[in-house]
Amino acid sequence: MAANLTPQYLKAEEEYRRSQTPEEELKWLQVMFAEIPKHKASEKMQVMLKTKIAETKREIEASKGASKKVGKSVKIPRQGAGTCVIIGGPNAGKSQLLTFFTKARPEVAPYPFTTQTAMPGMMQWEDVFVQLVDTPPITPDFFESYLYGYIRGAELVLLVVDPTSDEGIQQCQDVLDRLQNTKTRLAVESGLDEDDVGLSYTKTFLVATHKDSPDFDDAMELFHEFCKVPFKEYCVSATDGSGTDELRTAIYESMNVVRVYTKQPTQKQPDRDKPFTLRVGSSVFDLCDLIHKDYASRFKFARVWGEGVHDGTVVKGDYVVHDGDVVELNIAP
Ligand SMILES: Nc1nc2c(ncn2[C@@H]2O[C@H](COP(=O)(O)OP(=O)(O)OP(=O)(O)O)[C@@H](O)[C@H]2O)c(=O)[nH]1
Ligand SMILES: [Mg+2]
Repeated sequence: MAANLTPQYLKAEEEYRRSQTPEEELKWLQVMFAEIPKHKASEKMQVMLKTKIAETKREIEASKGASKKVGKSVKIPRQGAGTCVIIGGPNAGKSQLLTFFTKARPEVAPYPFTTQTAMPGMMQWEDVFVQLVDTPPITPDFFESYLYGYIRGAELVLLVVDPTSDEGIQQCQDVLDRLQNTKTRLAVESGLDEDDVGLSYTKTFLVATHKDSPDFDDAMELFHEFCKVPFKEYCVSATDGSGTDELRTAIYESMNVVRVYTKQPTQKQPDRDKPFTLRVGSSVFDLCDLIHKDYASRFKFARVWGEGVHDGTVVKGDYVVHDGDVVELNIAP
């Protein structure tokens, strides 16, 4: 990987990884190419980006000519602190999990292929919300191609399995096999491939449902014997709720965000109702961008109350915010 990548490049790379359409991919690849330092050490990266830009342009052109597919692709706008996509084989308990964690009410039924369209819901963790997306099942013969975009665009994937079902282990393996040779892969951590930026990895947890079943422990033993996955594992019952607190917290933590509360210069107390969520490592400028498009350019200074500073310390726009910080923005009129 080329040295001295700028924050703008890294931001574009993050947006590229989460692109849901070829048009979005092209836009961010072009920003990455514009931002990459043009020196010897980055030559390989420059060539790779140029190739990828040409490939993506061809892909867009080809899709213009092709007749429109009749699919049930739903563009789900991102909401909340981040997005977690729930995938798995038929009847694994995906929709039941969405029902447990959110107010969304997808159809839940004891037979396969119940879910035919993706459905979002908002899961609460303390005072913030994470977007969960339930999806149709994946099998060797059935795969909605829009799932690639969902998986790429998500901060986290939950790969759901019912180990107590006779087909559970095979169905989980089928999902893994289905994604194994694509450019959208499940992984322990999210990121782009070092040698091929077109290959993206999304952090994944294995979620085993039916923990309430008396057969669960034996079934998990069998699962481990036959299906080796490197992902962190959570065992839950989406009916009696056991194991779900730990999973809820782990989902939130995987969003990799900090919460920031804003305070008006004229007020004594911050607005505690609804924190802003920013990616770990974000600055006061990033907070400005989130609130109003020209706040960053009109920014004068901020005062911060929080773990990194003495109460009310005056900071510049590049100050990196911490979880729980109260920030008072002073913006030129
Ligand atoms: N006892 C028990 N039943 C569960 C659990 N999770 C799901 N179920 C049941 O398993 C069946 C299938 O659950 P769904 O959530 O519809 O499964 P799905 O993965 O969404 O299935 P498709 O939409 O067909 O892919 C339903 O009858 C659920 O009530 C669990 O943790 N414990
Ligand atoms: Mg379902």
